[in-house]
Amino acid sequence: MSGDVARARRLLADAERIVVLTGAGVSAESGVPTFRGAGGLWKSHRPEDLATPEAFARDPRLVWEWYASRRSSLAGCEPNDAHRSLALLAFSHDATTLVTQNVDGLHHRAADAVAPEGADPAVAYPLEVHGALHRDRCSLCDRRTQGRTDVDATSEAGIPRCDACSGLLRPDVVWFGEALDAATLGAAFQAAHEAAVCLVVGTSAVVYPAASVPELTLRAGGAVIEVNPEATTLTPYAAVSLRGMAGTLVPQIVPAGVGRVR
Ligand code: BJW
Ligand code: ZN
Repeated sequence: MSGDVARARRLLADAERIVVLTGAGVSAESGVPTFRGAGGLWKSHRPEDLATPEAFARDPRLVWEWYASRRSSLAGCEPNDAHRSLALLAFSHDATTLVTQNVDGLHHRAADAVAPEGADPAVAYPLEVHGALHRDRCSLCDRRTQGRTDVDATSEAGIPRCDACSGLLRPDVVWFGEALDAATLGAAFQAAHEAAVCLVVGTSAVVYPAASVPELTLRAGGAVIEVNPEATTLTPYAAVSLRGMAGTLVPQIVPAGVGRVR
């Protein structure tokens, strides 16, 4: 075991409270594309055309075409060892809060898969600060519904509409320029402020306000552990920065049973 892995394990095992912030990189080994970097979604798609409220108002069909295709690709993806290890950490270590920027639902599915006999899987569900791709939300009345997997976005007539008010439905995700849900973000910030350790996995940590999570832990005197194959703007501030894949490194630093048993 490398010295850095041992140090990260020790920091996590000794922490009273832990907050985990994940980004697209935690799902990369499950086949979900990241946003930035080689092969990232923003290399071949312009965010201002697809991930803003203005883009949806201008061309809802184009936006739906992209999200429907991502929704159907996601149906073939499974949680990986990093998602499973983080769920096990939440089940075994009291006061662990998972915060994810991902909309792919893979943390939920990992929690359902590894929940110990008799445990409530919700204990290991993350705060999804950027929403969920599998849900729709009405662009007029905000009503949330389970997203359809058969959206036909080849014409505007195929775009799903709200049963309550006939408004256009949209994916229930947070686009640039939109506010994050205040209660969800507040819970994430509170956990970050109280945590002795913030474990940051697979995020470039450039999108705010989510990127404030490790900053809040640092400001309150806690330590940051980073898992990422690349250096990020957070790297200089990390107590331990592990260079490599989440699916390999996360299980090494958060083995099942670390910390106190619930
Ligand atoms: C691996 C790996 C492996 C690879 N293992 N690791 C300052 C300047 C300019 C603008 C702003 C500013 N401060 C705030 C803003 C605005 C903006 C923002 O932050 N912009 C910055 C980009 C500059 N923020 C917003 O607009 C937010 N809202 C807001 O601020 O509202 C204010 C408001 C208040 C009140 C009323 C109204 C408004 C909203 C941000 C929403 C972001 N949405 C997206 C799309 C979600 C839906 C969808 O999926 O389509 O969220 S953008 C995209 O980026 C997505 C992600 O969650 C988010 C973060 O990306 P992430 O996860 O970090 O992915 P990558 O690709 O960047 O990084 C992957 C990492 O993984 C890399 O480091 C790899 O190396 C690594 N990796 N393989 C481990 N195997
Ligand atoms: Zn409606």
